Amino acid sequence: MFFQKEIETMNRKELEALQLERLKWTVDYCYKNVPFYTKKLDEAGVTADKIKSLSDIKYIPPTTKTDLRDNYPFGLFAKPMREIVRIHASSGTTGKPTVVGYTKHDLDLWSDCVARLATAAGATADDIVQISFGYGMFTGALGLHYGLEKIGATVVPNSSGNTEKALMFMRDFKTTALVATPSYALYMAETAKELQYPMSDYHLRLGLFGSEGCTPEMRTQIEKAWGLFATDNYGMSELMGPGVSGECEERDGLHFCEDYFLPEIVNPDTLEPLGEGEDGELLVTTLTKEGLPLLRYRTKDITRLNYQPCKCGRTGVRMDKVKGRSDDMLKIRGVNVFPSQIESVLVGTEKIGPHYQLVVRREGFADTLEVKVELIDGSVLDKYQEIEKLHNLIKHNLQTVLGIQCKVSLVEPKSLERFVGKANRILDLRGEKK
Ligand code: DLL
Repeated sequence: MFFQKEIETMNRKELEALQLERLKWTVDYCYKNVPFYTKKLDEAGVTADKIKSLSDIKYIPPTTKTDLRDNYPFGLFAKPMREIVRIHASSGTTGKPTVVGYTKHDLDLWSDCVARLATAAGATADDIVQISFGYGMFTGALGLHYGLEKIGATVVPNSSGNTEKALMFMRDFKTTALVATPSYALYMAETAKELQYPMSDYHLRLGLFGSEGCTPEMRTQIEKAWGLFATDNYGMSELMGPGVSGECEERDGLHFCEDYFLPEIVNPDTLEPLGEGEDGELLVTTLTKEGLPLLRYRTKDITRLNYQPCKCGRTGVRMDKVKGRSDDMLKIRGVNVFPSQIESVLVGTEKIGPHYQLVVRREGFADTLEVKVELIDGSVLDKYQEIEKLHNLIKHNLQTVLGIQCKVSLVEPKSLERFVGKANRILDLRGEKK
């Protein structure tokens, strides 16, 4: 049990006073220790004593992934290397990765955050937890690993990859909790079914999923396949890794570790602050980090905040499940489309499996979207009328939700790619993104 009651149920006024004190500390610390921030804060005319309230944060210029890349690898570190005890890096697909450094103190607080959220999700010292994130530069595996050890759970660091072996450990160890991306949890369930051991040989009761989005529809599929209770946790390497926010057993939003991270929601185009309940880009300022402090980091993730206390008793702000990334949002013929909207239409449709791919093309001057969906039973492909009916149903439902027409292709079972880490279901063939 890792419940930091004093902090997790603190009243807002006290919490905000703590945040203000830590924000001032962070601004001053960045100014004195990171030349990039000295320059930036001088240009903006901001010093720690000019910050009188939390809303004064708007005078601080945001930090971007490009700033981290421009200062690759260690340029934004605020401590000399002899005090940095761990390095991670983001899995950036283009350009240089972003590199993160942690002091001993940062690692302690990181495992506290994860322990707190894992406890809120229902993990205990009695759990045997299999970590099926890839160990390595990715923050997911080691982040969960130390947080779960802190609560006394038995950690099985089997990493991602050899799925059959992972399933063997799961059966033999009577693993009770699984840490994975939702897409890998789904793939593992599919493989388990193929191996034909009775599902009663598996003892999973809890899924600590995260690192990518998952619609409620997809979550239900995973829960049904495994017979477990799935929770979502959010984070990013630049900020720390997993442990920034996570669901409790109420699953009514992700509790933010607000004493360590200060969230804001802004309009992604104008950076104007948005009010409670409005969807926008999440900016996060670290409040205690020593190795790589960040001021108003642009996460590019679209979500909203809810300041009402949760039924579980925790008072910290909750963020909605991430709706999508502003840079993953597809613009099709002028209409904004989030892959999660498509997923919620597809997953759960009868005769359709939870695997899909989105192909975007430019034909002439118009963008087109093809949605490829796997059938559960391939023999349906021989039944023209049935296929036609299913095809029209999906096309109609997609049009209702997205407001645009798209091409729907029903494909053979198991013909689309499976993922052991984060899923990459978008194939954008337009050359350059609009
Ligand atoms: O994915 C950290 C993490 C590991 C979080 C394990 C949770 C569990 P990055 O690889 O830097 O770090 O990717 C960060 O992944 O900006 C989001 O776009 C996305 N993301 C992370 N968690 C969620 C989630 C880790 N629960 C990027 N739901 C973030 C939706 C998520 N998207």
